Amino acid sequence: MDRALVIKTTGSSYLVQLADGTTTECHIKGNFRIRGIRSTNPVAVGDYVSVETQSNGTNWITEIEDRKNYIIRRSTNLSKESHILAANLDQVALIVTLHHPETSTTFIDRFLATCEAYCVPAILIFNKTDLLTVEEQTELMKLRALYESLDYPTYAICAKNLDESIKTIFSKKVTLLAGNSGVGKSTFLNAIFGCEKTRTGHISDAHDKGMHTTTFSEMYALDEGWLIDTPGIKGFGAVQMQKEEISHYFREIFRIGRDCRYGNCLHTGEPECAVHDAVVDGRIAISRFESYLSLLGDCDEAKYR
Ligand SMILES: Nc1nc2c(ncn2[C@@H]2O[C@H](COP(=O)(O)OP(=O)(O)OP(=O)(O)O)[C@@H](O)[C@H]2O)c(=O)[nH]1
Ligand SMILES: [Mg+2]
Ligand SMILES: [Zn+2]
Repeated sequence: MDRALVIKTTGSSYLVQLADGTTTECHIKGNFRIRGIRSTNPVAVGDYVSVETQSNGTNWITEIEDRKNYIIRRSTNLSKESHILAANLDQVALIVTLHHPETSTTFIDRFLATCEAYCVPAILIFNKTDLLTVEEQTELMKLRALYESLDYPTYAICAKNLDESIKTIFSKKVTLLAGNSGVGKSTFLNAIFGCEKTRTGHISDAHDKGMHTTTFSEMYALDEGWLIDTPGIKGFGAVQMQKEEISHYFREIFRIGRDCRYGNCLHTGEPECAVHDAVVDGRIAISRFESYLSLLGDCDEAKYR
């Protein structure tokens, strides 16, 4: 039995790296499930597993070690199944673009809320700065100021002409690159490594969206750390969140919500709601409050499933 790190998943098989640095392909038995997590993929990139080799040479994953953490998302808003993006992370870098394609603030906030829920530090990387109009540059500054004020580190980059100083934020860490399809995750990863590690796609003219070029997650070794390229995510449904806890995952709503009249205030019209007052006077951004409400809405939806 060997201990191995899962570095690539392809749906039917897994590529693992053994202690001696060699890689090998593994399978799992059909009924392999992890207790408590209902997901379409029981084993994820970043998992440490035990591998057993049978006499005919096939490798089987027989056990998964407890995870430090993981990032999970509901495949679509209506599905009950969840998908684990990766496990055992030091940080998540969410790549976003203001256009080609446009990343919505709802998507950003849902993603950040999930990172809070699963205790993974998140950073925001705004890509494709070369494409921004003057108005969009102003918009970028506003968004960066908003998220920096919430203590999320932000960066503005052009992956096509990358200033390599950004590399230092990945040193000695396991980092998941996430974001909508077409925002430039794979382009960015290639630029970091200075070579074609992974395929990149293009943006459809008709829909101004990415073409889902990356179809499986894969991790690449970098300065004693790892960078994980993942397929583009469309929606980001909240997983396993109770209504009452959603505000805990919005840093400023949580902080200000402590001053609401009622301890169980959901900030949806209750009397003497401090969050309501803060939205009115601008201490809480409307975009953030709307994202919060949209996650609350998911919980109502979930009741009827
Ligand atoms: N102008 C410009 N284009 C970029 C930049 N970064 C990436 N692109 C382009 O955006 C398109 C999509 O890039 P990818 O790296 O494949 O995007 P992805 O996020 O990996 O997409 P999926 O694998 O589908 O999730 C390609 O045509 C890239 O050349 C950038 O900084 N500026
Ligand atoms: Mg890609
Ligand atoms: Zn309130």
